[in-house]
Amino acid sequence: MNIHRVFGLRWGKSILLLVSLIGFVEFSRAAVVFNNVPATLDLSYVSHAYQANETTVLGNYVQLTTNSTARYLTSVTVTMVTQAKATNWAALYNSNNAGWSQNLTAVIYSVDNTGAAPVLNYVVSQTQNFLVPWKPLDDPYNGYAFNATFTFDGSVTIPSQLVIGLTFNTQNYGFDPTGVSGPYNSLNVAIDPAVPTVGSDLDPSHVYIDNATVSTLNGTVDGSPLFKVEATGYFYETWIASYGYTVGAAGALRDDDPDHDGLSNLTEFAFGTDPTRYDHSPITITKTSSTEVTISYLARNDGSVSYEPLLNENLQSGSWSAANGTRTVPSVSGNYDTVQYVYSTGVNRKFFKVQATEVP
Ligand SMILES: [Ca+2]
Ligand SMILES: [Ca+2]
Ligand SMILES: [Ca+2]
Repeated sequence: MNIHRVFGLRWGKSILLLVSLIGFVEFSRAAVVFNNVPATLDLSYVSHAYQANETTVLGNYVQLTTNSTARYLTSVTVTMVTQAKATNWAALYNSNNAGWSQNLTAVIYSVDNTGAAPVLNYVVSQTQNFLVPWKPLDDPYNGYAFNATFTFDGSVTIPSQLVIGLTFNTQNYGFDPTGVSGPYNSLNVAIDPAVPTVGSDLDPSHVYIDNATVSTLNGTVDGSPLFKVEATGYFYETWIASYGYTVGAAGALRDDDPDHDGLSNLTEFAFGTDPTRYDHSPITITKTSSTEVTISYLARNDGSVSYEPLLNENLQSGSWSAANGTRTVPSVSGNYDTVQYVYSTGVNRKFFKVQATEVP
């Protein structure tokens, strides 16, 4: 979304026309902060059977990507393997030949390493119902892989080092065993030696396992469970919450404009305006001498947004290029610098914009 603002300044015999076009280039609203799920799934994987292995939670202790501000959890994806054959569950298959309905839970723990042994502390979980596909009859493997994606509301901040886990109830295991046989006794989590493409495995040779006899970060299976974690920026969420908004709620989203000033919340975050009050423009343009104008705006100083001032001599035939003015920071207030650029001007009109991009 771009916001166009046009300002006219008298400049000699011509008009110095400055266009402040404040736009965020497209970026993924939620950044992937950990990932070892393959981009394209194989038909099946080696997998960990919960019922057969007396497992309640299988997880992994991981480090989210560094240099990321994305810390509000928005989704967790886990690769599962179903080994349940439709022919073994005729009644369920007859009610839905696409699969069976199964509650799965993704759970996040923080790890307290201050004591003699690490202690896991619950952070957040999400239970969702999934249609688990039947293992295809012509499947050459003993299982069929699929991804289950859990959606979180973006209101919970997660630490940069955490345990991601997957739990569900089987006949005898899980936090609330069903007590009866079901296709969930043939439902597994995929395990693979895949190295994370985003983030890292804090202990590549071990997994977190909570089973009938032990709860440990030193579990061993033939690989690691496959997880993808997405999160949104911590700084934006903190900022919008400071104005009394509930993170993730209507009015608090990046594209929202609750004060109807034409500036999205994300734009107001980037340029330090108030998302609850009408603002005319976040950029001030001042004629500071007969040959100079000064452009001034507020800019985040915590690395959460990058800024690129651009100049264009002619909107029809010209193109945007870096505005090579002299950048100064005359004052700092909290998370915002006052940034000034001084530009020498000629008799021609010039066009100016600041492109701001949230750093995921
Ligand atoms: Ca590990
Ligand atoms: Ca606004
Ligand atoms: Ca505003």
